[in-house]
Amino acid sequence: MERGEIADLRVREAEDLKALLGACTSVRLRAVIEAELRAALASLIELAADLTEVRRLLAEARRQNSRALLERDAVRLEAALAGAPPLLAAAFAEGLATPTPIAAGLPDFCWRSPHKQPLPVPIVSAGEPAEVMQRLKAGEPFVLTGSRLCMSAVGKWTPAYLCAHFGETALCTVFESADANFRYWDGRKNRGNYHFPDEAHTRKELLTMRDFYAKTRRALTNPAAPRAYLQTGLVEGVGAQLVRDFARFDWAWAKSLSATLGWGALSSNVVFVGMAGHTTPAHFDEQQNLLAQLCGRKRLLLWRPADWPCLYPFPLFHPCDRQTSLDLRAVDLAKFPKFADAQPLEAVLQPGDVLFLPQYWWHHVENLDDDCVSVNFWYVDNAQRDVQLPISEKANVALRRNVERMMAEKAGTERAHAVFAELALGKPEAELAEDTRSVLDYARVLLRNVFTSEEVIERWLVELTVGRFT
Ligand SMILES: O=C(O)CCC(=O)C(=O)O
Repeated sequence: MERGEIADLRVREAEDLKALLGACTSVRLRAVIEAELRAALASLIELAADLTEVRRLLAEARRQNSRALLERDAVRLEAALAGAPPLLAAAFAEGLATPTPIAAGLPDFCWRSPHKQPLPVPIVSAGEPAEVMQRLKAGEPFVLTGSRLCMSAVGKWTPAYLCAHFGETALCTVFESADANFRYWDGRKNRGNYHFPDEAHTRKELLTMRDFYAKTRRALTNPAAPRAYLQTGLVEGVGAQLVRDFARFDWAWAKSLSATLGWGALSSNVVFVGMAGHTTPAHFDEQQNLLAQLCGRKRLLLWRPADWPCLYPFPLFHPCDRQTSLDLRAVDLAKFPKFADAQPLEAVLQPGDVLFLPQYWWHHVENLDDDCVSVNFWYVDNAQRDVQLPISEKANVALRRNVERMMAEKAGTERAHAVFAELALGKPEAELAEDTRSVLDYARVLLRNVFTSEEVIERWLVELTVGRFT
């Protein structure tokens, strides 16, 4: 029996057993059904791990033009496993199965969640266009396999190829960091006058592709050398060969999404060239994003916009706005207890995969291989400005940012910070200074347009500030 057929059977079997378990009241029978269900789920987890391996082999075979057999296997297995994610998610949540098929084979430098185990990001084949469209509309992340989006560059845009073909004089944006963790920042945002010693963080420089390439080759043999991560827009001067490859991206599909899904226009493509271990810390963007993997593998941990309070983002007017203020490798739970509640999702992108990364979703990104190349497609934010009620988790993030902005405009950035800090301390209203109360009242007036309950407003304000304005 093919693995796809086995997976089909297992999914159906697990669904039936789950329904049976829900209906069964006998303790003895429940134990039997539960054991069967655990076995079916364990087999599904194994098959999902097989799929990862099959896809890796497929990428390899694609380069060697011997893919027909594997491709059939992958397509069949992928289709059969399409029904598995909700089933597995529920099983993980109920403790009926233990994740994670991915984590087992990861390099040591990868982040491992000490709290909630990551759930797999669903995988959808481009051979199922209706399913793809439905998932894009739903605004939830998924990995698209077999996509034609960047076919002309998959497996081809290696660092060496980029070095050979990128314009000789074109300058690329490169971040340099003393270690593999790239803490990005933008000094122009520092309206809050936060103490932020620039030299302790990444440095941005402009290099030709050739100089960047030479630098990374040196770093390969010297682990103590600073790390360089290229993140540059695809603009003029990239060279005729790259322009030819780029012109063959599936622009018709990429552009059609703006009209079909009401997204803004495609705004930019950023190429990322990194080495094993390079990490982009958890942050969110305000744009919709398709992240296409071209060479090497990239791992992403995602969190829903609803987990915003659990990741304690830097204040809006901090140079690290939109990033978590936590160092995920050593979170002090006494100070940041909500982090333990954040539920990560996990994806490992292989060359050819495209991740749909919806706006406001948190992402922590790890390069798994030395020649790791991706390109993203950012669409400008076309968010509805009138808040729809009840407020969605994405709109709630936008609302938090608006309230922070409006408070800063009203009271000045530093004063607004001080008010938020007092609020975070949980002082009773009567103990707050008169002008603190008047600034807070301004926020309350704004929030009454969205929430009807004063209690909800007070809770919302505390959640906005706790752990972020010390
Ligand atoms: O690949 C990376 O390191 C970061 C990618 C990213 O954050 C993005 O495309 O929004």
